Amino acid sequence: QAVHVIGAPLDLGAGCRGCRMGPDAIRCAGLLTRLRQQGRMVQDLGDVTLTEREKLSADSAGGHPKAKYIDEIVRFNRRLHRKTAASVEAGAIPLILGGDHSIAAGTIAGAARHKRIGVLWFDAHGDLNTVQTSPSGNVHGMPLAAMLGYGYPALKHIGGKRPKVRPEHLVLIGTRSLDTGEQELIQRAGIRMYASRELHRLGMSEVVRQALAAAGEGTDGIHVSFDLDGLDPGEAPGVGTPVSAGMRLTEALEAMRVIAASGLLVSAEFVEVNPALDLRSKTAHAAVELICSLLGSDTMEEKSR
Ligand code: DIR
Ligand code: MN
Ligand code: MN
Ligand code: MN
Repeated sequence: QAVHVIGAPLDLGAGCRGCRMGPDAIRCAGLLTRLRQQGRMVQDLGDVTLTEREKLSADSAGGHPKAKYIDEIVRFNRRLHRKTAASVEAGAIPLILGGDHSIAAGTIAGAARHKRIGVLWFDAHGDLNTVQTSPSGNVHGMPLAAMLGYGYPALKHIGGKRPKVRPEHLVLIGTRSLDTGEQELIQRAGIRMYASRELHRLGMSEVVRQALAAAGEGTDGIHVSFDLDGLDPGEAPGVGTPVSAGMRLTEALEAMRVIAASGLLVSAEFVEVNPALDLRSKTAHAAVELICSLLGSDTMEEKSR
């Protein structure tokens, strides 16, 4: 099965600029060569266009005081949603390179257009805020709430009004920084979460097996959303909102291998790589390692079926 690389160079959803350079940083870290060496068919579809307005870096909030740049973010995500959906429709695995995490509102809507999907969300954060609960007004803290059907209407309605993911098909992994409103939503919706403590108690492969069982049951497959700040800042320093005591890269690689072996992967994204904050592109290289483990090779995938 071919992989379609899609760059999503948006950073208006983050508190600081720079992760719009994430897609090129990950490409420059050798992604395409590495995947081809593994025997993967890969096609780089290029980047979703960032318009002049979307390049704005002024301090002015824009759009909505509690959801900065929301209009531009919604427009960008509509384009990304179409590109992602077309790729799934063509029978490929879309691999989206972020960009801040607000792009998940486009990618998940795109993947969910033709399939019922479960989501594995690797992140230090929940990204379950709404305009009402967000302490920062940064939209990268809101996409997952939108995919469940909560929050800013234009964001959650990209690709249609129905919710894109059901709470029982969503699993949070590596979570260690949640706002009050996010904790409430997790309780209320009954969202499964494996925080750092559970990860260490159960071990990553067991966690991912349980996560796949929940997210995979009654769905057509899995979307992997990987925020590089889920890793420990020692191993992924190039992110805008680092949180200490994160996942080890080795643990996360194990997670990717278990997902690869399941044969359930529909689509994936790797987000929040900010080369302007990085040290020798360490975070982009970590992203390449993770992606290569997640996508394995075509031969490996066939064996598991
Ligand atoms: C925080 C930080 N929960 C917010 N979120 C981040 O602004 O909503 N998400 N950094 O990746
Ligand atoms: Mn995130
Ligand atoms: Mn995060
Ligand atoms: Mn189910």
